[in-house]
Amino acid sequence: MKAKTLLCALALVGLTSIPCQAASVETPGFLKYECWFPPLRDANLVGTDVTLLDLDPNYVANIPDLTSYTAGFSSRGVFPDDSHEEYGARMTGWITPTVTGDYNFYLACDDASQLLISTDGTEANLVNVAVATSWNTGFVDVSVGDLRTTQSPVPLVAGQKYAVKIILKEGTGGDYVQIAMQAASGTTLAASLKPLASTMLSSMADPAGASLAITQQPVATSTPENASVGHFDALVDVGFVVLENRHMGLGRVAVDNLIIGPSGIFVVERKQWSGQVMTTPDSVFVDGRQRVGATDDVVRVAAAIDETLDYELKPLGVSVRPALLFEFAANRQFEATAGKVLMGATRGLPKLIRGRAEPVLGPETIVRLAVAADRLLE
Ligand SMILES: [Ca+2]
Repeated sequence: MKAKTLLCALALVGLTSIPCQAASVETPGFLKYECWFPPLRDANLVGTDVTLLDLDPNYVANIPDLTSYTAGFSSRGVFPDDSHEEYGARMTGWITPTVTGDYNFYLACDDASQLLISTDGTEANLVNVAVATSWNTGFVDVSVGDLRTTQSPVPLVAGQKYAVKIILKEGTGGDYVQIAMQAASGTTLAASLKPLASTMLSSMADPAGASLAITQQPVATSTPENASVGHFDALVDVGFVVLENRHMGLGRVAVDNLIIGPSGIFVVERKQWSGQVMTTPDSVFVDGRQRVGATDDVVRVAAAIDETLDYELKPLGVSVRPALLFEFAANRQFEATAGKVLMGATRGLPKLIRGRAEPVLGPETIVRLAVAADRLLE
């Protein structure tokens, strides 16, 4: 059986404005994100130095102006664009590595930021491991010698929980902080790394009062570092969750991908046929040869999932949309619909899935459906 991956599950959907009044549960994939707007209290507290935050009495007293949760090592889940100015932010939680080893961490931010990692699960033992004193232009390799990348790797033990804390101070213009990670022996160039999105990260989040109904922790992702979902990166980047290689009905029904995001829920069957894909309203031809049954199969799988998730989907008025992905289509931008079935080449299908104008599912609903689907699909 292929690796079961809840890719980015909770990981890539940003949740905002979750009230914090009831008991919290440890929530994989997310870090707590707190934000202060010091100029609200002192017009002199503007600038890009993280030490400015220590001059804000509300920061010192732990009274944030905003509390939220962000997907993975990235502030973009909360502030998706650069429209906020002069704030300070703190991201906190834990990292629980799945493989023992020495790791490098890479900080990219705007403006200054710091990454602290504890020697254990407590904030008391946080150690500053990476520092950026100003805005910068992305992750840099260890060899560059910039202190925003760890200059000596951090030793981590599998299964051990380490507290993490990131502090950011924004002045004006661009505003974000992101962190990538790779094993010290890793050879991926910093420029190719992505912010870590993984259930290795976690924080205490409050499931009450918001529809973040996490009753069971999702399984750990099997792609611990900078998980890539290949075909569907473009979807993940805009808040979709992608489940891969699942089964239902004691293995009788194979699900290549279940994709849940703002435009709905989709089951995708990946076809390895190469050639020019042509469609009519009810048939698919590859290099002129009709592929009978291709659409029928995925329609059946979609209906089966629809039925299984009925109690979640019915109240939303949403049903599972079937889709076919032609991995080796000669017409690489190909996209079409035949009946209810979306069809596309590797580049075309994600565009089609993303394409609906009005979002139908909010971030909390996406997370809830992802957790439900993760539980129901083997
Ligand atoms: Ca800035």
